[in-house]
Amino acid sequence: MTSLTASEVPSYLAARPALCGLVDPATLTVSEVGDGNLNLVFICADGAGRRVVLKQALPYVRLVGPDWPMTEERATREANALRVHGQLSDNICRLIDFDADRYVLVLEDLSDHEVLRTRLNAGGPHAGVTEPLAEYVADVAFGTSFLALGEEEFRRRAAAAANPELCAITEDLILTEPFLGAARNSVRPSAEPLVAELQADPAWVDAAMAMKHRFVTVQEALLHGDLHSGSVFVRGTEGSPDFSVKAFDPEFAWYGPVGFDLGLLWANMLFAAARAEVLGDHARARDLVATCEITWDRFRTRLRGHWPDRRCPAKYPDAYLTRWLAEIRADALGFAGCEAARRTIGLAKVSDLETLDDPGYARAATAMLRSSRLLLLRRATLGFDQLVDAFFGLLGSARCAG
Ligand code: SR1
Ligand code: MG
Repeated sequence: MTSLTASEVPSYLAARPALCGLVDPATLTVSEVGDGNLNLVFICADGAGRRVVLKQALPYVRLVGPDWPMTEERATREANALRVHGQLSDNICRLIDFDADRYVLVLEDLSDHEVLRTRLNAGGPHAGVTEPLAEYVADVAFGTSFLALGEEEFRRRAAAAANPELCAITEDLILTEPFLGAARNSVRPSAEPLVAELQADPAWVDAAMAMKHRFVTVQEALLHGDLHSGSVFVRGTEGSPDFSVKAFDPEFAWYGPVGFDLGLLWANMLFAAARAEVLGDHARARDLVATCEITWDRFRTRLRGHWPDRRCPAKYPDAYLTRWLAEIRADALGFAGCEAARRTIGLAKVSDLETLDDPGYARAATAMLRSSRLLLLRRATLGFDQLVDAFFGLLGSARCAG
């Protein structure tokens, strides 16, 4: 497979019958805008202002280069997730076409949106943004589960959605390396003693390994697989006619534990909150932390709303849902603890933290690492009020210690 260049894109589009009429290749301007960790992304606009986006999987991890080869089949898995999720939710980027030979996805143009992380880092509005994401997770959790599909169809789909190479990235970067140590880990000097302390703490390490066990062995639904604030586009503000929230980039999709998607979202909202707090905006930080409980409530309500639609209700009494929700909640808290550690210590860090000055970084990194321990060790029982109190306590005590 050869990688596209911007100058080749017009002739590529002209040769794809499914794309005729979407844009005019003769008047196309193309810019490569991929700033993610893995792929090429081209924004294509024609003379009449019509736009589409092309995303092509490279045969390696873009963040590192050809020294880290990576299957292009990830594009096929992403296309499948976009199709399936798009049938269940409006809060996911639309797939227009997929070229399975060249691993090119043609996607709706969302360039009038901004990446949620970019908006959050700039101090922009976030009210109402995470609720549609909670509904998206719930719609997909139910709609791709055996409760909705029946056991046989569920097993077929789960097998077809296996994504071992991308799951291996998650298993290494999120669920192993921050806890056991790795050459590609790094923190600033102010966080080194705490990282050493945590990596010598068997309770923290073992709790992370328990989450890895859940990640590898639990097969509940077709997840997004990478639902951090850099995987979400947002446009407008809550209540405005143009308000729109869309997840994108589900190339890590696989059948896994539903709490994984919620946990990644929560951890990334905590990074945004830590940033706001150290930059002096306590009210904003409180609102950002509150999105964890808000999304949990919205997710739970939405999943309960789907519950009457399960196949064979007699086989699955209401107590089943109560127990499942408790498992999802504990998983989400545990995976949030893993992501909090990973985005501080491991490869592919977050700009929320990395763009802070040294005193701010020390305070935020310390709070995120100690929160990781709290989330992991107390995942079965931790209340959201306790999380809020502990999180701000850690930010305060980190300031005193710094
Ligand atoms: C090598 S890929 C690094 C990270 O980028 C993606 O967004 C995922 O979060 C992955 O872990
Ligand atoms: Mg991504």
